[in-house]
Amino acid sequence: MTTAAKQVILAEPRGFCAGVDRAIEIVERALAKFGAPIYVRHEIVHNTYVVNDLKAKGAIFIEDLDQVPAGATLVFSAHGVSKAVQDEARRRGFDIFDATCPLVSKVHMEVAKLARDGYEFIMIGHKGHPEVEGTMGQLDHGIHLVEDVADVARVQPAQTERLALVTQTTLSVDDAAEISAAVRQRFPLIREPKQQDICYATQNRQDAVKVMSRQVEVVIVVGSPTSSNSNRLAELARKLGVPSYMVDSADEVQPGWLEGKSRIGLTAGASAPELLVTQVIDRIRSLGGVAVQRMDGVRETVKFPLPKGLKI
Ligand code: 0CG
Ligand code: SF4
Repeated sequence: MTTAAKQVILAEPRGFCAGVDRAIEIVERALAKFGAPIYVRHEIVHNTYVVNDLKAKGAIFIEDLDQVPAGATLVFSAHGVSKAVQDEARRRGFDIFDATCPLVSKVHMEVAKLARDGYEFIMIGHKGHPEVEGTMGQLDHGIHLVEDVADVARVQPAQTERLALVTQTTLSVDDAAEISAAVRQRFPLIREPKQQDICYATQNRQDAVKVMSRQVEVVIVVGSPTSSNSNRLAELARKLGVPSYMVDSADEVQPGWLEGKSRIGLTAGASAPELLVTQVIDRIRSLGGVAVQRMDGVRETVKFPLPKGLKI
């Protein structure tokens, strides 16, 4: 391959959001305060490095509450859980710490409140994603999932006077706008959230990729395959005509991706640690990269408080 000088353009913002910071800190503090093992329902955030690091410190990740012994300390992942999981965990008497991102909890509370007023819901999201299961699981029935515009024509609510729209927090902003426009067209009376459910971190990282994509010939996204928001970043760059690849670790960067490219864009999903970004930069450097240029971008100052019982 050519060893022509390569410049790395670093997206701003990228990487950890406030919800991920808080979720990881909850597990770390629980380990420090109560000792290992700490049980965590589902990957605390969708990142292989983060999960392996916490495993090494004594966290045990499970999907089913049957895997948790009596008397254990249990943390719910940042993606949130259904009422059924919450109730079951309480019934079994676990010591529970809820690492659900407050922005996901806000959607749960909105669903519960409007359901009491007789609303049914259209939810835009990806089937099978834990956040979608958690949000849909706030009610026994009455939430209808749409994944794309075609689904909007198929959905069959029992009535159309009291309908509300909710979305997963980590969707493609542009796809969600298109799907919600189709929902609005079919259900003109639908009630929409005052502030969109797609979170600030998802929005800001996608905005940065849009700006970056105009300046680079290839985009590398640090993120795990299970991470919705990370996948959306790679997908967005591709939609803008820039080849894009997701990597879980630096050794996944293929020399062929960079061949003949002098400007390489680099970003990270909301669950990907900055350490991995640094390792990817080192890898690109070893393949002929020289300078790192940081983009200007939104400075994020959001910070969420820890649950009672884990504050210092
Ligand atoms: O982007 P998703 O919802 O898949 O989650 P991830 O853990 O990657 O990031 C933020 C959270 C929660
Ligand atoms: Fe919360 Fe958004 Fe981060 Fe998810 S991506 S944890 S909703 S801030």
